Amino acid sequence: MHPEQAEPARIVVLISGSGSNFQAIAEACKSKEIDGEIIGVISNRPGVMGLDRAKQLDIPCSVVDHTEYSSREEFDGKLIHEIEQYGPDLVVLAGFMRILTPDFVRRFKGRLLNIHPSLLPKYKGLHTHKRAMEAGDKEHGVTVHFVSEDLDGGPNIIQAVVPILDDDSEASLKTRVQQQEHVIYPIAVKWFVEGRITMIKGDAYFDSEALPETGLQLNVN
Ligand code: NHR
Ligand code: GAR
Repeated sequence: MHPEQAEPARIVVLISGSGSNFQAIAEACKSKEIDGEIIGVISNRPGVMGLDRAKQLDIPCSVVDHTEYSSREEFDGKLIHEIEQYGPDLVVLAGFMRILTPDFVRRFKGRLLNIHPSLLPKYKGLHTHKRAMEAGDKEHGVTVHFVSEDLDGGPNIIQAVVPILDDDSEASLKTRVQQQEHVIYPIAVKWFVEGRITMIKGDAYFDSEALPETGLQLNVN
């Protein structure tokens, strides 16, 4: 074996919208911060900005439009087929907004990551910034986790904590959180491709040590 000559990890990214997290990871690959290459981008929505970013970056991209399928099983079947064409080592959900079937999750288990805009296990699901503000929380944040069949419930890898300020709006808080998304997602992907992060029996490990429920925490104040 000549690890120094190993091929870069093959990464497929699933998006539904703007694709700013995809771009942050792509840039970290390009600068060799991540020893990986994004070999394909798939969107479930046509016409989104993330597809324009892929074209700009010369990364192959395609659309699997969920509205053209009559069931989640059929949609996920097509998605699996498209992803498998690329033979990925890692599948990254980056603002991907369709809940995936257990079959899909099982197929890519242990090599499927998501970024969720809350301090999981708090605020699973949607409208997380609004919910954190309405609850009077002083802190909010974002989490990268392994995906399991349990929605937003797979083990945490890393999270960034940001303050909620008195004069925050939902938009200003979202912007503060997104700046950290673009920091922690490339870090998590880097660790994954270096083999430092693994999921074993539903728990996440960093350098073979079990991670706490929060994952590794980055405090941004
Ligand atoms: N799939 C599984 N099985 N497990 C997870 O943890 C997943 C997942 C698919 C997506 C991202 C997640 C998030 O970070 C994610 C995690 C969309 C919804 C949702 O309700 C929920 C969670 C997430 C993404 N989607 C609606 C649906 O019916 C559609 C909403 C829309 O299109 O705007 O699929 O928050
Ligand atoms: C991100 O803020 C991400 O946390 C959120 O969508 C945005 C996607 O932005 N994800 C979810 O809400 C998942 N349900 P991007 O397309 O610019 O990366």
